[in-house]
Amino acid sequence: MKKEICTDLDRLEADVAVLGVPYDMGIQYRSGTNQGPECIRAGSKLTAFTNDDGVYDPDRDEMFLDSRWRIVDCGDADIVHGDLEQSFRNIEESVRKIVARGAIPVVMGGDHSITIPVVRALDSLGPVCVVQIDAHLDWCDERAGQKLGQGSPMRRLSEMKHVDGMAQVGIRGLGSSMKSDFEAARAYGSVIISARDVKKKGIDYALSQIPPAERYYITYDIDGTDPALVTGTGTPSAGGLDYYEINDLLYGITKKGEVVGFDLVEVAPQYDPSGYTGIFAARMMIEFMGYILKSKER
Ligand SMILES: [Mn+2]
Repeated sequence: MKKEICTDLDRLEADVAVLGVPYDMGIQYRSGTNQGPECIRAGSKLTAFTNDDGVYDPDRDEMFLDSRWRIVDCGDADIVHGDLEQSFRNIEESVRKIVARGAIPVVMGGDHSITIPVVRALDSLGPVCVVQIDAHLDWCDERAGQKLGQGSPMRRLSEMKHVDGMAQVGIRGLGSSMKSDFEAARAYGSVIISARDVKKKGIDYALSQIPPAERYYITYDIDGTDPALVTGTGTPSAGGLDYYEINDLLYGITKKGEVVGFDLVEVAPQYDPSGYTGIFAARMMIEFMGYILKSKER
């Protein structure tokens, strides 16, 4: 978005701090999400054309993201190739610094496992309800002994004391989760809203099912979106939500409670020769930042 850059997080002054996590060591199928942040940054240039103060939303006849709000690009977290645990510690430390400076962390993945260190870093904010948009449940306890892969983040989050309540929206597909994973998620208390349910009953229904909470954290796996719309991801799953459904869901959550941060993960540009996935992801992030800050203005 041509926003200012701050890579010294101890001196960060911002309302929203965008952090890239070019990491794909948690991938269990097709790799490439380590190029996600670069691709989304490139896509964000498309929205930085005008000289308006902020972005005009013709649907709502409102300006978003005007200059009263400081949005800063913090560069990328330090990834140590081949060292999963050190990389996770570095991601967590970066997000902790962002939170300590009073900014809202907005994280670009990376594969979905990076949500584990990001949410670890939110423990000072009090109980947080997590809403996931995804094709996959991501509740796998381990694969071949690996508990920190892209198929496990929601189970790992459910084990964190400061995570209180969970909704999983857009779930569908075959193969990635076992029946026992679904049973374990339901036993934990997670509300699972399938993509088919959203298509039949609408976003207002989905919003009504999300547990009430003071604070929300959103984790948006791009593969929750219909892969007919955005192909740039490693594990596409037929069906899925469209732009308006996801956008309205994000808007609706900002009316339910305070959104303390979000991530957008699993963008892998090499599966999309058109380059559209990064443009789509950037637009979703920019609009969601706008909705979060608009709720603060109100
Ligand atoms: Mn996922």
